Amino acid sequence: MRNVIVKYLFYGSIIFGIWAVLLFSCCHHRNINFSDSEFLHGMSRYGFNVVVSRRLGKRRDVPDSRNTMCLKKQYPKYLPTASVIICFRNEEFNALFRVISSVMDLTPHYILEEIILVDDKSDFDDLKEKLDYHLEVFRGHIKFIRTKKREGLIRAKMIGAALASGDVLVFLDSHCEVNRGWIKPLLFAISKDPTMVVFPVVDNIDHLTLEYIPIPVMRGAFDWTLQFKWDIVFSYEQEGPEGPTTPIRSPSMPGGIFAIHKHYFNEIGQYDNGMYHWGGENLELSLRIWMCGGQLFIIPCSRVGHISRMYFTDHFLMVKSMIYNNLRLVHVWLDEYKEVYFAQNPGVKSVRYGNVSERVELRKRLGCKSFQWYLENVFPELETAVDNA
Ligand SMILES: *[C@@H]1O[C@H](CO)[C@@H](O)[C@H](O)[C@H]1NC(C)=O
Ligand SMILES: *[C@@H]1O[C@H](CO)[C@@H](O)[C@H](O)[C@H]1NC(C)=O
Ligand SMILES: [Mn+2]
Repeated sequence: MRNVIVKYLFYGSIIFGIWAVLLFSCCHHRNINFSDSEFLHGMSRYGFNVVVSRRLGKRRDVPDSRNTMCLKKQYPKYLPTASVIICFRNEEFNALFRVISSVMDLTPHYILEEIILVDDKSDFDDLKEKLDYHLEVFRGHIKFIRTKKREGLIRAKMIGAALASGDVLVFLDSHCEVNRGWIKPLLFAISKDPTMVVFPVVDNIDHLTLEYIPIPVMRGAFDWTLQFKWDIVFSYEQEGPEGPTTPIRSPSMPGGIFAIHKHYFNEIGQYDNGMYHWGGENLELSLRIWMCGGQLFIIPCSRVGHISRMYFTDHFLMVKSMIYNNLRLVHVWLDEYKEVYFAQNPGVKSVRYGNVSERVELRKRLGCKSFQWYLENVFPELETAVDNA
């Protein structure tokens, strides 16, 4: 275990190194004062440029990044209603507020059942009375709960889901901004098939400039270390009558931003509540969806920007929980491919992962298919990676 953590911390320190290099390569960012203490302090606290975030404030416009064909699409007026769930811990005040105001501004109110905020025991003072005070303008649209003890992101999401009264749960990260027309394409896909789980194209919001940068459509994948990554979309997938607006099958999802029918979320077993804090839950849910009869799609006409933070505070805790959570996933879902995982990650073979018998039971109860089936039918590119390994 120790070796593994050291390995991950090593990668963490590479990231930190890159960050340090960035700090001194000031020439590309003439507007950033890299020796400003507000900037440095904010960077280490939040992982992005807090000076710019404060300047942008509680609301801004972002460029419409959709393909122009999306603008011509018609959706039914009546769609399932949405409960937007935003979980956070020690988020930067303005970044958090921009998520909420972008949802309020760009979601038709007859579709938006509510916004559910779950504060997972934040420490920062500006997330207390000051936040309550500023949220008053959205009175009647927001349910706000603060956990009594630190629950971790995974359980915080389940707490939010349990409060939802809309038809569809839409999870959003606490440092993103939704774009124009973002919600209807998601809800429309789910209205046609409630076992569809969908997510938008996640545009990049630069962590130094907070500039909104559109990205090409990519699908969610992962490698044998069970790290999420983006992967190319095969061009033939966008050659049908719907062209670049066609929903794309995705082997996995990044996890912070997606929509799922509330009943389906409950039916397939929500999240593994034995998992800690953060990490692995997105992949576990992705496998569970595909292997147990559902489908996971990326919806190109829905766009949400996300600040890719430079590094996490609590790095040690995060790495530890990610390894623990991944092992739970491996022991429940990977069948004989467990051995492939351990061959690639020998250091974690004897690490404890708690009791997964309830999740194994769930898999039986849902009558899920094998991991082999998943590899053959959903993500053949991963198996090829074994042959080459
Ligand atoms: C950058 O910030 C430091 C510390 O606040 C200040 O002394 C310096 O004058 C600033 N530089 C510029 C170019 O604004
Ligand atoms: C694991 O949990 C199940 C029920 O959730 C329980 O019946 C079983 O005894 C537990 N196994 C161990 C080794 O604690
Ligand atoms: Mn994030």
